[in-house]
Amino acid sequence: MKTIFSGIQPSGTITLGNYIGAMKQFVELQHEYNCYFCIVDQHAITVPQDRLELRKNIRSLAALYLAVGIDPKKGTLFIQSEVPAHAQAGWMLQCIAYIGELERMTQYKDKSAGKEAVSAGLLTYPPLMAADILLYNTDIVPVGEDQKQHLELTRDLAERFNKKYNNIFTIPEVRIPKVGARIMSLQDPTKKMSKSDPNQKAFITLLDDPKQIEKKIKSAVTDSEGIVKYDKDKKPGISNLLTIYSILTDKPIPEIEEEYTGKGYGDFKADLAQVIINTLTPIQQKFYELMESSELDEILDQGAEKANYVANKMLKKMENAMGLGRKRK
Ligand code: ATP
Ligand code: LTN
Repeated sequence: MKTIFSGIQPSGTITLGNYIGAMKQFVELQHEYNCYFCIVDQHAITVPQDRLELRKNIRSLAALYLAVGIDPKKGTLFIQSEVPAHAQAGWMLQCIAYIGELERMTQYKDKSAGKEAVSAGLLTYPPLMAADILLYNTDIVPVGEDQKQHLELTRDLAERFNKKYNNIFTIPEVRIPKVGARIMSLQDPTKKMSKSDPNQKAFITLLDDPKQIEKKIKSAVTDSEGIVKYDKDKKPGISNLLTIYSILTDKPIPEIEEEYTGKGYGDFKADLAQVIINTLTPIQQKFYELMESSELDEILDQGAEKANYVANKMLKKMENAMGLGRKRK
């Protein structure tokens, strides 16, 4: 069985973009692969976080993974900081990464733009991400479009390590969904929907209530044409909403266009809000049950145990390959 690894930052409540681009795929893939799903809290601290908020977000992200349908019997769900091998392997990979290639990462450029003080961690984020992936002999990494560049760097670092030291790493492949890999902001459809967007109206979180969803969809930026038609370049706002509608209902876009011929954006938006509410209501019910139960901690404890076992084996191989410490089996 091939291995899958993916991670999500507990940097806020996850959005419909994270769900469509990443989590929805995880649920589908868990039946066919040996899966590791990680709450990457060490990645989240590359930008300032409030400690109590972070703690809350870690727990709720774990509950959301389960609420959308991740089965802890099938895969391993764990918190990055509870597996110290990630930071240790991340350091070793930082030592083979070049500053120039890290500075070229668009996520680094976007997140550091206009800031006076930028943490070193924001720059060295990708070697830590490479460590996450490489520690588990990962074959496939399901992510949204924005992570493609980080995956290419991960492959470069793995190949560099294999060549320079010892051939120990599997070279992972990226897997990006054909549709929905880049859900756009509801307020600026040229920007990706992001959970850390300061404008709350730009995204829908998995925990938004029906009123919030209706309001946010109603105020989503469209155009003045009033025709429900997919045209990514000329009508980015309505195209983004059509993509969301199509993915959540499993209906092809032309069929939806047909249904709304002669109707305005008002009708379409009201129905889309309902589609989103119908998708999120059962997820939210499960989420609130899990947050109350002791099951969540048990699952995370077991996940950390399994992940530590697997990751430490690869960490030893890395240390032996680089000549760190004393030779150990
Ligand atoms: P932040 O705003 O804190 O940087 P984010 O919302 O971009 O966070 P991440 O935790 O970085 O989310 O990403 C988790 C997963 O969701 C990744 O696989 C990423 O590619 C995917 N993803 C993020 N935003 C979108 C989006 N707008 N559309 C589709 N997939 C997305
Ligand atoms: N960088 C990713 C989150 C992330 C990740 C990973 C994704 C950290 N480690 C390993 C896949 C595999 C992001 O910002 N979305």
